[in-house]
Amino acid sequence: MSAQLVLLLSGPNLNLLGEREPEVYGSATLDDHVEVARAAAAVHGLVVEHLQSNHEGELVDAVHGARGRCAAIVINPGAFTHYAWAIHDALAAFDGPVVEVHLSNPATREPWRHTSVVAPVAAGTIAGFGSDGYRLAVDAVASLLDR
Ligand code: CA2
Repeated sequence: MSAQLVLLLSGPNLNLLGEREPEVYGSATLDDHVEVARAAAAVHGLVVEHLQSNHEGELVDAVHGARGRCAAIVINPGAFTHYAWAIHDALAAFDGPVVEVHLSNPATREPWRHTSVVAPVAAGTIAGFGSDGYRLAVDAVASLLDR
């Protein structure tokens, strides 16, 4: 079976992981989390393509570029989770499974983090498990793709 691509998208400020707020997000860097995702993907014969952006439009473009090319999307939209309807709409137009992942559990945090505009277009959300969430998200994608 040939390798299918999984697009892993990271939203704003996730490039700062490991530098600040370790009590909330842990001490691992974004590269560490991407490596966890890549290793989990390899077990299932999947390949991860990663993009981090601080710009909503760039993430929307990446979702468009994944159409017909990537089998699935794993996304940690960062703070865009809570209000970026353009990302919602782009994901709704993607034809494969979408899994939302968060390092922290937004449901236990400030009220404004309790809404996700991405959740309605995701097959599921994994939140609160730190780096393990990236492995769990890729395992979920593999299962949804029947790998
Ligand atoms: O828990 C998550 O993964 C979040 O998506 C992280 C976002 C936050 O806005 C979401 O509510 C939940 C924030 C990512 C910002 O990460 C930083 C890392 C280091 C220093 C500052 C911000």
